[in-house]
Amino acid sequence: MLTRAIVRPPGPSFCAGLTTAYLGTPNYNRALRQHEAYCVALERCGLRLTRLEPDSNYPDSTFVEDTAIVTARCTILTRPGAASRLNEIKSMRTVLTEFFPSIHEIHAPGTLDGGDVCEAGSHFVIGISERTNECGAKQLANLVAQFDYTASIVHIRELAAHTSAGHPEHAPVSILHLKSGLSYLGDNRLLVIDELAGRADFDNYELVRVESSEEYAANCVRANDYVIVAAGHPKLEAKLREIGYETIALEMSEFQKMDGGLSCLSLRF
Ligand code: CIR
Repeated sequence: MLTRAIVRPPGPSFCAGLTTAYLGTPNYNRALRQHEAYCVALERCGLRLTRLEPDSNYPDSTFVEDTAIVTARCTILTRPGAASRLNEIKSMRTVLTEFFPSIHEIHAPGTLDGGDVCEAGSHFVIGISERTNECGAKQLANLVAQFDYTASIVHIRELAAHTSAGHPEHAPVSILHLKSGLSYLGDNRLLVIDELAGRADFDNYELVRVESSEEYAANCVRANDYVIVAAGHPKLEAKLREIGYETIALEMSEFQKMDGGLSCLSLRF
């Protein structure tokens, strides 16, 4: 059961953040409204929010998920892979200290973004991406192993080595973070994009496939009795409801323009 979430509304410098999306410049006021709706949705799911002050020094700091991994057994500060985001962890350390007596961290030369870390039951899937390097991924795998979690590392940076489901052997993967294409729904279910679906790493899970036309919606948030999904992806929403999930659809256009998804906007625990 999740009880809390940490969020940070976008600051006035939000539009100057990192992006590869080519979807245009976000509308800041609309981003603020979408963020507020996101907060209301988390509260509806039963989470009590800690709302941090917007921080204009760090345009991407609304994507708090990238700065820490909070699990039921341990808390880990990351070491974000983008130079402009590295110092976001400073204020997150202060915040997390209020909740957790002991905080682990990823050390240089390791880099790790929380968006590359998918907690799926007592197993962690860790992506090596443009942001997370092998050293960071291995540090995290070793850390969580000390707390009786298992971990596997998936390369999404250059090539996808698909092993089954008829995918090409070396298909390029187009996602920024692992969780841009993968979400844990609970109940041993993973929501996946086609590019990730064929991997042996996911053999022990029931896979729910996201159609390529709705790929952005692969990043969703299971929060207690609800699955929060990005609005405008009716096929996926219908599929989730068919399985038995209650869904909440949220407009995410302004965050999508900055390569952000639903999970990136909060740390939930
Ligand atoms: C970045 O490039 O770092 C931000 N503009 C987006 C981060 C999205 N975070 C995530 O997927 N976990």
